[in-house]
Amino acid sequence: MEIKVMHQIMEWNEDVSDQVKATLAEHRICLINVMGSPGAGKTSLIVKLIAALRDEYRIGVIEGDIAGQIDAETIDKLGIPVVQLDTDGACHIEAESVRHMLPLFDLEQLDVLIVENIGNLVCPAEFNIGEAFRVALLSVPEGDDKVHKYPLMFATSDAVVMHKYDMLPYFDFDDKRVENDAKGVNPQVKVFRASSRTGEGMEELLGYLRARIDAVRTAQAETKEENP
Ligand SMILES: Nc1nc2c(ncn2[C@@H]2O[C@H](COP(=O)(O)OP(=O)(O)OP(=O)(O)O)[C@@H](O)[C@H]2O)c(=O)[nH]1
Ligand SMILES: [Mg+2]
Repeated sequence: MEIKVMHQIMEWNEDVSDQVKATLAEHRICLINVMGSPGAGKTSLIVKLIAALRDEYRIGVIEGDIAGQIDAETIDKLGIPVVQLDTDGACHIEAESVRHMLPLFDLEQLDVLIVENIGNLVCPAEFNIGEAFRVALLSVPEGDDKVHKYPLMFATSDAVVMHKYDMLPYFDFDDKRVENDAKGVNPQVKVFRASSRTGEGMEELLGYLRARIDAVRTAQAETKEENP
């Protein structure tokens, strides 16, 4: 019985995530779902991405947190439109929340919407939020066994970033193992090694993101032309 109820909620989330996708497509906005553990460096990476990409794309951010608005304040200081989602204890963001938040942005003024999901390697992976693609962070201090232990997060992500790569000398972290485990659960996944602190690996990641964003927005424009 419980399983049936859960299934219905998931299906409902899928319907709503399709609605979110349609709204984003109408405005040619690429939504990127950024996920990872608490402290993996999601906000730090988003700040770096904004700095590198803001001249090319009009960027907005949704900050998901269980409590508080520290990360939203960080983004706001950059002069980037941001909305804080306080999940009031929930461990993930659902499409319904994103649907409610979209009208809080001037959608005509956005090309890219980055969502920082709740710090968690489990629940966020289960919920589509209308994203065009997913980026999962795994920071070096967390350990190289995390893909093995939390496979869904990495199986459902388009890109995996081994983050805080500058910390590699200080931890027994086998980056090849992470890459192999990630490709084992998700053969299509792109794997990056990057540090928001030193900037290493960032150009490669940025190249990937630019290509993905452009491909998504081109496809949205073509669909719009076909179905005006
Ligand atoms: N050494 C190193 N530290 C980093 C890097 N990126 C972030 N940090 C540090 O890691 C800590 C957590 O970074 P955040 O960006 O707040 O992490 P987060 O994933 O947004 O955390 P939550 O929002 O709480 O889940 C901070 O002290 C950062 O300075 C990095 O590339 N290298
Ligand atoms: Mg954060």
